[in-house]
Amino acid sequence: MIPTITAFAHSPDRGRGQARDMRVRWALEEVGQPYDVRLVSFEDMKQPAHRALQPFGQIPTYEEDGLVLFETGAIVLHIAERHAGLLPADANARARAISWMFCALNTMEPPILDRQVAIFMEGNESWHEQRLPKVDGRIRDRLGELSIRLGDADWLDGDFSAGDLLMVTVLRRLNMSGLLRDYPNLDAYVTRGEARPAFRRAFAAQLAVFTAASAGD
Ligand code: GTB
Repeated sequence: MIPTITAFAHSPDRGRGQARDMRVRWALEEVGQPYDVRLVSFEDMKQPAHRALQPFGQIPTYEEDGLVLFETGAIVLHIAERHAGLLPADANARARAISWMFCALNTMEPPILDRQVAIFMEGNESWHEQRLPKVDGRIRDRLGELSIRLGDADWLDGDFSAGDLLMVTVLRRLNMSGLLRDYPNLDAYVTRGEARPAFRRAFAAQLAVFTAASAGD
């Protein structure tokens, strides 16, 4: 059965691939699994029918053969475990790739999300100008450490894995910030991820939703 995911009917990022359905689309494209998409409005997302799939009223969700999943990390891991191409066969290498998945979501993403909160939700606060440099400092600390670990490798641990997929989606949230420019190997790492044919197909699919919605406006 073809899995169905949910995505924004009207993504606030105007199709720049920043909403989290992008990770799931990319993972499905990497493994060659076709999928259906059910578009939901902000209102739909908060209704009981959607909350039955995603208790927090968010996208994306993943439905397949009676299985319902939420949380992009769990969804990408599920896809990677059931298809070849996103996790190494060797058990230790596989465990390390999963460590990088958690690292992307638990170590790298929180300070990056904090920056978005600072800009979009706290921009009018009197203390915003003092707080933002502190937030950026915490992001730079993490970027510096990750940059040292990546060195001149193409991917974080051998071949491209689900760890790289999540890490690239997390780092590209900084695309507009200019922060990545100070870490040329991370900047190139993100560009390398975005150049993968599967990323491009996923990006085009989510952009098409925005383009179609705009044409209908
Ligand atoms: N931890 C969950 C997961 O990883 O699945 C988080 C899911 C989540 O944050 N979903 C967001 C959502 O549904 C969309 S992706 N938000 C609506 C709500 O909470 O009411 C986050 C997101 C949204 C928009 C942009 N953007 O416009 O740039 C980027 C990222």
